[in-house]
Amino acid sequence: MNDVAVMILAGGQGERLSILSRQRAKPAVPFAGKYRIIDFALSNCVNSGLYDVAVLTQYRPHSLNEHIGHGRPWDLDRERNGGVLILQPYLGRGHSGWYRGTADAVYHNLFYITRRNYSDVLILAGDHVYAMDYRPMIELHRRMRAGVTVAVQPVRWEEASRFGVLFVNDDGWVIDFEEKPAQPRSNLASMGIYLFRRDTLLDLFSARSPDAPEMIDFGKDVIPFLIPTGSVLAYRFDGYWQDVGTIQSYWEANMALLEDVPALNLYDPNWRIHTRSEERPPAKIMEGSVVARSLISNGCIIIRAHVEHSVLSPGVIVHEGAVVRDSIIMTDSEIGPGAVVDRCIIDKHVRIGAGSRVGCGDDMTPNWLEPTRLNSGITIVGRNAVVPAGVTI
Ligand code: ADQ
Ligand code: ADP
Repeated sequence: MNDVAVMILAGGQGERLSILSRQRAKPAVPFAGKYRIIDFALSNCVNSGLYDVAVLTQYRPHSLNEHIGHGRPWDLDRERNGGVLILQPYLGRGHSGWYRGTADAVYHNLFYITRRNYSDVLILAGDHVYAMDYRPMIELHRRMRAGVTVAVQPVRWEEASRFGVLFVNDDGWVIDFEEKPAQPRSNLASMGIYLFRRDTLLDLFSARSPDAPEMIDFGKDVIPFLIPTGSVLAYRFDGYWQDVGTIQSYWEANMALLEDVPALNLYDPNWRIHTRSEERPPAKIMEGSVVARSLISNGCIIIRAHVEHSVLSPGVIVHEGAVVRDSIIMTDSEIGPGAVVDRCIIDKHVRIGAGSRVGCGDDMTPNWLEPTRLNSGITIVGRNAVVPAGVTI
């Protein structure tokens, strides 16, 4: 596996995640209480024996840089035999410096894959929640001598238009592809995970005739360009995978962890998800509390309150008589005495005042003003917000 270089694309804006990704890149958005979304891609790499990992950042990389650091929690703080490298956009003279798309971001960092004798390059998105062993995909790619292998998974038809969808022949070769079609004819989605033979990737960017199309995005430009060459292979992955690109899918993916046997098993000793976490004291639950079907992280204090079907990040305090239901509460937020938080996503360091009610409970009226963002009856409270006592939101 040490001849595979990994590039994790972690720069997208993720604007459909609304205020959760306003101050941080989507891969840095917290998930499942103690993790951040990028932990899944990083952990999948090391669990698959891939240790040469570059993270390509762009939009609001601050939290991401701080989180990844030298890569210690993932055993990626290596100087020899791999290690993690965070690549920032190059601010060249006279250029805006911003990558124009995913393939453009790779193009500007080609040095990473030419500095050693890699045979293949695995390109991942930093904003997917999944547990995947990349080794069977690498094996298939090599056995079939593909130029590029795309990981695919069927999705619900109503979701298909937010993905690239493919058409595959009986041998698994991709014969057609549409990037985010308004009227999808296939529900076989590209997972946005591409394994390139290194030379195929380098050839894409080498000087060609001036009228050849520019390679800006993998989905829009590269895959459609390569399909006629017959070298694009599909690898079907049937394990857990979610692109938590919308508030609804983000909330659902967190809530799904609360099922008896969730599709994503964070407790699998053979597939640990690693993260950077601060030292915190154990969670403390006072007598008279009711805590059911919830993930409670370290440092939480629940003081004679009711917490049901919710995910609490480290350091959350739920005061006496408060009710938290169907909600995600992030680090160091505090729910005041007697407050009710229902079907909410509460970002970090939020204070909900005593007796306030946040969230609409069972009222599922869609938000018609911004239907792509908030169509789910989920209330989001932004970082550092203070909700005064006694109000209803
Ligand atoms: P999207 O996820 O919509 O679709 P895109 O916006 O290109 O595609 O982002 C892919 C990944 O690259 C994300 O992790 C994003 O954060 C990151 N990224 C985007 N621009 C970047 C940049 N300039 N620099 C660094 N990173 C960047 C893609 C495919 C679809 C496929 C879905 C699966 O185009 O075909 O179905 O992924 O989720
Ligand atoms: P997050 O809000 O992503 O969970 P952290 O708690 O790790 O982030 O953030 C550490 C600090 O960095 C916070 O004070 C936060 O406000 C600040 N910060 C986060 N993103 C940015 C950014 N893009 N630019 C400047 N400061 C930022």
